[in-house]
Amino acid sequence: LADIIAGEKPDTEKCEYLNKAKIAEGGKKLRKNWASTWVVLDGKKLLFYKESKQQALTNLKTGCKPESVDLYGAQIEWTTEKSSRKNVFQITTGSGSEFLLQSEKQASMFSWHDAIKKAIDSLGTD
Ligand code: I3S
Repeated sequence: LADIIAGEKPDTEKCEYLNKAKIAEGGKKLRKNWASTWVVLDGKKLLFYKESKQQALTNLKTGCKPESVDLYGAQIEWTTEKSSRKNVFQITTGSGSEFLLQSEKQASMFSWHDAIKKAIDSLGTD
């Protein structure tokens, strides 16, 4: 309520272009492939919208269908081992998918880490 009065979105709602790489799906490792992605946090989910022209065209035809990541039972941690890039954290989902998110803007990534952690904690694990 305080957020609404202040005219701000709750901090479990965010959106920004970040670099994203999916490195595992259902426990299986994938080849890392960084892509600039419009990332939306809506409280319980993370949504990834691809930015590519091809995807934009597809979205026009089909309506925008982002990749949706359920944060229930997910984990988030900073990593310096999985990439040589700066400001990288990893999200591991309950279903065993792993995503890296990265941006050159350190403050921005701290804010994302905070917000996603809050979202995960608010969902609990049971
Ligand atoms: O962990 P890796 O394999 O060093 O990750 C790099 C690769 O994904 C590379 O793609 P190719 O395997 O097609 O060359 C990417 O271009 C690099 O960006 C990856 O390393 P960083 O440190 O940027 O995550």
